[in-house]
Amino acid sequence: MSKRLVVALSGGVGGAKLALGLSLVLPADELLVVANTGDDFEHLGLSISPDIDTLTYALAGIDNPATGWGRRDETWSFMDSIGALGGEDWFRLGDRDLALHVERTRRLRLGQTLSEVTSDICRRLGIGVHVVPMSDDRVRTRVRVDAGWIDFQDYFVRQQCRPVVHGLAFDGVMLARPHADITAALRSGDVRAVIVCPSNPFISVEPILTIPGMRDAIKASGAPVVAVSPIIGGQAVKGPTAKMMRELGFEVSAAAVAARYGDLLDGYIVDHADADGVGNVGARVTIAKTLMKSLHDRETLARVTLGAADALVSQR
Ligand code: FO1
Repeated sequence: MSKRLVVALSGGVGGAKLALGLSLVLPADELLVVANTGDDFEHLGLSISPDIDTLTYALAGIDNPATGWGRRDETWSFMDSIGALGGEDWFRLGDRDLALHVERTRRLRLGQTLSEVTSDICRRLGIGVHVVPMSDDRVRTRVRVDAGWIDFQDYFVRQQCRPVVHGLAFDGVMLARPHADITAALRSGDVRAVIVCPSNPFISVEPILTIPGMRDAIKASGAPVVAVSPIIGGQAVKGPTAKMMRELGFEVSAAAVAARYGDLLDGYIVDHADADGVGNVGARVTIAKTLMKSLHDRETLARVTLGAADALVSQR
């Protein structure tokens, strides 16, 4: 019986793009997407889970195509009004997006878990793919800058990634447990591939891999692990990846990202622009177009990534 479940690790906008591509080429019940929750924070009295929402909106086809986060066809009356009242308007919450944060906060306060809330919201948005937070336990990415430790969204949004990054920490991660649906899937013996989406390795993927037991569960699954490089032509497609890598002392290259994943990778999908520098990354390299602008790009990269995983299995 061929292995049929694909488990994708996703954070940020790049991760959501490939997750959408995978959802277009796989039956819904053959894809489980693990969402990073390290970006989560409390703001305006609301519990906000940006990477879960970016993923959910992309899979539901209601994401904002210009930014990749938040919803399309948005209005901003709430933001205008709270700004006029002297409230915090640096983290842009559209009126439609706001409803999700208010409803998630209400349910969490009732004692529902983040995964229960996520599952019901995905169902209501018509998403068949299984979207699971990496853990229902609290994990918060913190960034050490000259002024000390700050929350990730303060660094990323309020300060627009300007501060120099001296270090990262994932508060709570050592006490966090991988969500049971993830460990159950990885133990099923039924996993076709584990895909590490082209997300920022430090802020979107590492929180997931640092959860005790997660890395071992991925390795023990027996499935090929294939990552897509988030670097194209020595630059990050979006966000602070390149600047952060330099400030943390890493070379900004596809090879450096692969090295960060260590011995986890069996396959690595690298853009044509970076084909030269990935000679010995300890994983089988596939050169492909990794920039995803169109839906077709997302779908094609998903097929390439799955093809690379299948080839690794057939040549074992
Ligand atoms: N990213 C920004 O750069 N500016 C924003 O104002 C902003 C608002 C926002 C609201 C809801 C949401 O789900 C995501 C939002 N993001 C915003 C993205 C967020 O900062 C994510 O953490 C990044 O995409 C990195 O993962």
